[in-house]
Amino acid sequence: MSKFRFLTSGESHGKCLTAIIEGVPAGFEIKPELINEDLKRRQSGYGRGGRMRIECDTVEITSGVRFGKTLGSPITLVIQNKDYENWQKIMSVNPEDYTDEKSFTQCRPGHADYAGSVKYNQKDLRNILERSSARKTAIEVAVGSVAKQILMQFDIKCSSKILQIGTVSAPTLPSHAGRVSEGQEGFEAEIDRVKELGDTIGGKFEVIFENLPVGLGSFVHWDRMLDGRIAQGIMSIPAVKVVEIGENPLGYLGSEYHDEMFMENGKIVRHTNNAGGIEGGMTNGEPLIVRAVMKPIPTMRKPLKTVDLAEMTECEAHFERSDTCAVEACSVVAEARIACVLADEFLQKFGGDSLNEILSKFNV
Ligand code: EPS
Repeated sequence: MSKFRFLTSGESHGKCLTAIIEGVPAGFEIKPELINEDLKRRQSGYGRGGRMRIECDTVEITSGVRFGKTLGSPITLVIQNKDYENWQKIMSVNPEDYTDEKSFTQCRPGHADYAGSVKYNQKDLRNILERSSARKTAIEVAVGSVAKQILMQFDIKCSSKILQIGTVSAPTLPSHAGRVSEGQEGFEAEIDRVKELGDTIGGKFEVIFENLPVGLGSFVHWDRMLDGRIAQGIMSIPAVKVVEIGENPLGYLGSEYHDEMFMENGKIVRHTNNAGGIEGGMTNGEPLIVRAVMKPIPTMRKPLKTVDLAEMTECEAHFERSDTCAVEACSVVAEARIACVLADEFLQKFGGDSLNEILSKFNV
């Protein structure tokens, strides 16, 4: 049974985004400023669009924390949508405020519009756009930041970097180099070029967690395999189409791919980490390396050909505004998703009702 659980709510242009986290033991230090740092990282990155100039995401903790420490009770996080001010009538909960201003029926290929309208029996695609928008990843990053702060107590740290934007790759750097600044110019030039075309572009990024204990996850059931849980967490970030753990094994022989083990100074060591820190669905003590590919955002200034679902005629897809590239934001969301899975596994293995109880199990 999961130990670190959460639900989120909120529409892209609704009043606010909310999360309730259940299962955080008492006594953990939670700093809102660290959550806000991650929120800021999610908002920045080259290629973000107009909405990010409106929002300045900051978290309010409305339950579960007192004098900076968790109580063991549910933690509630709230992020206000500043843009709501401009959408109050359109996003009103009252039927008397109904207006068809800002409704649309020209579905965007690649987005949730078409399948969502059929599934939820909605004519106005705004009813699909609002929750399917990647806006909700803001509150997911806030939850992930709480998970990171749990892990930080045990010196588990994470970082991420962009590996590729479209076909432009970062220079090969050691995995521990942190966020790439080299290569950034090439990335920015490519994003500028695509923006000029009214188009969008995706890319590839990497997330690394270091200092994980051996044995998080399990091989005993499919839904307890850590790699499977991580893949689900990353693949369900809007626009992610590929998830890799460690090196892509295509082209390697078994003798080349597997990370041989040696004894040095009384300790087991490896000289390679092609497995990306997971063997048999469990952490093996090496850094966890996750890479993912985000597709180009489907909301585009240069519209795609599509169908107007009200008229059932061919038309151009709906466009309000969009990001040209959100790969950097996606890497921050991925950090959050992995942190939530790891915090859950960590609390399953070492959990208790308080930090002290966990420390006594962890330090054995
Ligand atoms: C986003 C907020 C959204 C989009 C973007 C991500 O705001 P708006 O719809 O008001 O422009 O900018 O989401 C998409 C492009 C998408 O297709 O879902 C955010 O906060 O990250």
